[in-house]
This record gives sequence, structure tokens and C-alpha cells, in this order.
Amino acid sequence: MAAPKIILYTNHRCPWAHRAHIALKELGLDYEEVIIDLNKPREPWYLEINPRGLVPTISYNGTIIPESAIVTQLLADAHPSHLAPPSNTPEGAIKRAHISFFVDTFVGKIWSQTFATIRATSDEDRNTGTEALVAAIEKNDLGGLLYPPGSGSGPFFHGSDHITLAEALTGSFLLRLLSFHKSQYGLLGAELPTLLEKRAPKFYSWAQAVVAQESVNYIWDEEEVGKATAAKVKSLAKV
Ligand SMILES: N[C@@H](CCC(=O)N[C@@H](CS)C(=O)NCC(=O)O)C(=O)O
Repeated sequence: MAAPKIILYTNHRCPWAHRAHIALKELGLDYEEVIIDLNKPREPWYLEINPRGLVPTISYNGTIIPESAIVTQLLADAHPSHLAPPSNTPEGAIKRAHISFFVDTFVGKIWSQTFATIRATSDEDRNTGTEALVAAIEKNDLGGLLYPPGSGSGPFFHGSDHITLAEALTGSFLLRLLSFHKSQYGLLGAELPTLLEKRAPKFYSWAQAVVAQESVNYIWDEEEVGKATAAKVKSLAKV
């Protein structure tokens, strides 16, 4: 198969766009990136490409596809790999369903609580939110979803030795979840690592393994994103 011509419209500070970068790197696909400045209104040429004005959008051999989960899924489908098995066998379809449920749980229950906590305007609310975040990881049994009985012995989803679509769709959020408690950002409670280690050890060691992968962290600039996020939260609190 000829290498596809890929253009990714993106911004490295965006965790949703970051999903596509992880998949592209894992699949070893070359791509051109066009950085969209999110600090100013979208220009008409980009609104023609994506009327929602959001990143990411991909141009795959000239076909335009928006929305991070759809872009990432397209890449995994078009380039069969370790990310996800083909869906045309019952086993492959079931594995994909497990990945989808895990990602749905992560985004709906864990990231949503993380995002709410990041926007807290007092230390008290931040600490309450951090506790609720760890409680959500426990209650939704993220450890059990990651490593059900019969899993392999690797560190990734279902004990895989390498990153899967589950990690491609969650890794960018894990980078934030594992760094925003640091005092220079102050976006999550400082005790988060201790709480995770004690109450969600499987989730915590999985998350640490994920963020250590080059495919996950090659576009990540912690200081830039942490400081920009802290500044944004502060400006929103003043409104
Ligand atoms: N559901 C979208 C969310 C993408 C999204 O919210 N992107 C943000 C940046 S992180 C964006 O483009 N915001 C531009 C704006 O709101 O003006 C996806 O998964 O692709």
C-alpha cells in the first residue's frame, strides 16, 4: 500500500488533537502538521475544512475527517497494527468493545472529574475534587477494566506489551493527570500521587507506563501546557 498523504490540523496544547499524534507515531506514519492558533478566531480557510473550528482535523489522502476519536479510529482501521485487532472476527470485535468501554469510562468519569477539579477556584474545592477523582477511579474499577482475568503480563491494556488504541485515546489526558498536581501549576491536589499509589495502584502504574512512551510524550511540553492551563483557569475565575 502506498504511504497515505496525511495533513493533521492540530495544536500541541490540545489533549484531543494529541490523540492523533500518538496514533500516527505508533503507526510510523509520516504526516505534515498545520498548527492552528487557538488564541484567535479561526480563519475562514480552516472553517471551510472544519466548520466546528476545532482541532484536530485530518486530511487523509485528501478526505477531511474531524473529531479526535474518529480520526484516531480511522488511522487504526486503515493501518491494521498492534493498536487494535480487526473488527471482523468476534474476538476482534469484543476487544474493540472493551477498548471503547474503557475509553468511554475514562473520559466520562475520570477525565470529566479531573477537568472539573482543574477549574476549582479554592484549595478546598481542589482537594475535594482530587479526592472525588481518586474515588471515581476506584468506583469505576479502572484497574479491573485494564487488567481483567486472563490478561497478559505487559503493562498496557489487557496486559499488552505495547500501546493499544485504549492508550492512544487516553495518554494525552494521563500526561495532565500525572503532572498538574505539581506546585508550579497547582491545578490538582498535591496529594494526588500518594492517593493514587495507595488506592488505585494498578491504574497509577499503568498511567506512569503510558506517559513514559515516546509516542505519547514526543509533542508534550509539560511546563508550557501546565503554565498556560494555570493562567487560563485564573483568567476564567476572574470573569
Ligand atoms: N470533541 C472534539 C473536541 C476538540 C476540542 O475541544 N478542541 C479544542 C482544543 S483542545 C478546540 O479546538 N477549541 C477551539 C475553540 O474552542 O475555539 C474532539 O474530540 O476532537
